[in-house]
Amino acid sequence: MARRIMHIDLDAFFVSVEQALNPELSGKPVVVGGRPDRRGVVASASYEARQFGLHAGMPLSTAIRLCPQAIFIEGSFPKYRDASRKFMAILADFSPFLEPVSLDEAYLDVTGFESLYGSIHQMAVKIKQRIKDELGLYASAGIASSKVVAKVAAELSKPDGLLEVDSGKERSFLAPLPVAKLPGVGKKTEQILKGLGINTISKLSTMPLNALKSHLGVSGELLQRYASGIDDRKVEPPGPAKSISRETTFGKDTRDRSLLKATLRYLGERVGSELREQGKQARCVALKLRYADFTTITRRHTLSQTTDTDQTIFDTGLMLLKKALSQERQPVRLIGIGVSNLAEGERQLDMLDASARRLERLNKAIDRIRDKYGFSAIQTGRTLRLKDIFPETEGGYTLQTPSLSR
Ligand code: TTP
Ligand code: MG
Repeated sequence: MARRIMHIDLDAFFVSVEQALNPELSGKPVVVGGRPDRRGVVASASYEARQFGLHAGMPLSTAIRLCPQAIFIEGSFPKYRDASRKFMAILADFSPFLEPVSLDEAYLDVTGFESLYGSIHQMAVKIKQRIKDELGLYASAGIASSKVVAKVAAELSKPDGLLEVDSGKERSFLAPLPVAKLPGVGKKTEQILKGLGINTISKLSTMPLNALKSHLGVSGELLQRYASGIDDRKVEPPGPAKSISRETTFGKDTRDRSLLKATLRYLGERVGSELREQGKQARCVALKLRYADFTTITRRHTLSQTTDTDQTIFDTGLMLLKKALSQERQPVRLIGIGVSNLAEGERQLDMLDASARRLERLNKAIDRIRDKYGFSAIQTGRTLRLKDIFPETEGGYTLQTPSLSR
């Protein structure tokens, strides 16, 4: 049976979540990414704002110049994560062959589902309707015989779109499109291809392979296959998470040790609560720092025993931080902390001493209270320091750069 793959991506995701929660924002140019007087970039722009040329990744200072009437919102990651979970839960009702790609994007293998819904097209209509009714969000869907063609179709249909490419029509569908529309072609590759006189996907698909490979390496071959509509990647339901991390960029580069420590503590607590929610233990803690000149370092420490407590994650992160700061004089632009080498399940309790046991009980109690009253219902002495720096909402502090990495 010929494969049918659906790609679904929410329209202007972060912005649309804000609009669904506050109807006054609907139909207006809205940007999520931060206040325009602070540094940072556009994370998501409403389609009204895009008419002024605004797009993701654009510096906020440029965005306000192009569209002074835009409404700028800091954004709050917990809200988007919550909407994302509900979105994925709706998709999972339609097919168990579901591969989430990012917060607002997923592939579904829908081969053979015609009989359930009349047609795959009808199935997509139903999915879009449920997303609209239950979440107040718009989604765009592409349907084709492969991931790459389905993704391009969804992208092309935006916003609130639905586009199906019939089997056998993949090549002619892709042919006239600019190369930049092909997944895998980033800014750099686009420039290289332009230099070779390749502007359309059709041209890319007919370029002699040797010439392509000499300019793009092995990825040249893959891109040419995609350009011809050939892609046998399967829809792969996710395996268990390999790591959990949180990071943030400071509004201003900083050397302030107490701010660095407080932020590390906060991010570490976020990591710890996610770890416990997944019922996992970690053996490895990593610190990430980006300095003012964008040099980025990661430092890892392997623990002698696995852990899921905030205190151990923070203590280890702090040890790595102190070491890193003693070796580098530059101010810090970004800080992040993560855990990896994850194992399922509880630690063997009889191996723990009394104080470790107390810590575990404390963490569980904190999780319960935060579940009920929000993340900031309980503060450690250290994170209280953040009150003066980041705006606080029910879901926790609103950090400066809403990005997928957090
Ligand atoms: P996208 O799906 O790329 O963008 P979008 O949903 O805002 O708009 P559309 O799909 O209609 O073109 O990314 C999903 C979310 O991921 C986006 O709302 C915000 C976040 N994001 C960033 O934080 N930084 C980025 O550079 C990008 C591209 C997205
Ligand atoms: Mg999207």
